[in-house]
Amino acid sequence: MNKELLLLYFIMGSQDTEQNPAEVLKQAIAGGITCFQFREKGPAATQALQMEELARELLSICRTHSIPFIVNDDVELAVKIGADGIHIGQGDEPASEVKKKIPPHMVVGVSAKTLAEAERAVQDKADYIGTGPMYATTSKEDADDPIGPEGIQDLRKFGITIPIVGIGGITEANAARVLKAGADGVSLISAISRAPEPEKAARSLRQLIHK
Ligand code: TZP
Ligand code: ICP
Ligand code: MG
Repeated sequence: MNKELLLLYFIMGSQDTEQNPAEVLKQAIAGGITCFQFREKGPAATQALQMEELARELLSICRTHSIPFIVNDDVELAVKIGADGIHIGQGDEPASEVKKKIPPHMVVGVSAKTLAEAERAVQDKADYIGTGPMYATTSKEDADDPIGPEGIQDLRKFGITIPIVGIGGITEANAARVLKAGADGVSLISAISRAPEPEKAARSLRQLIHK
């Protein structure tokens, strides 16, 4: 995957908005997001059938606008609906195993915050790493303590050269710092999904991080 597509990477599931997720996604795309991840989680998460239905609806919106569509965690769903990629965490199967189950063109992203995790992701031929939380977040229930943009700086210092996106508590106020630390993009949920006007929020972020 072209790393320019990671610049403004929006993540959302139905739990992340009070609005209609499809409308929020359309607005986010109009505002200039470059990539989307479907992440359906938590007590408010929809059941399997509804989840697939929503995934397909959001995928079709992304396709219309040529925005890559990544599925969080659920390899089976990603393959079934023909997603562009899959994002996995440290608690999931390693990327090397996931790669055996997916078509070769599908992108694999891995959450990695320590050097050891990042090196393993590189070894497993991950396409990019998601590092965080950069800052405190309320969008992930079991989030670790924030590591700050320094966490990305450290990975770069120790020789990690594959694309990295920062994640966790990223807003207009701190996005530039994350990029300056060596990230290729910022990944975020609430700054767009919970904004009163998601299109405006996405547009301001995009202007701010314009490369
Ligand atoms: N992984 C680390 S932090 C996080 C995830 C999924 C949540 C990011 O959400 P927000 O609202 O941008 O802080
Ligand atoms: N990084 C990204 C890009 N997505 C995630 N779901 C995550 C970290 C935990
Ligand atoms: Mg996971």
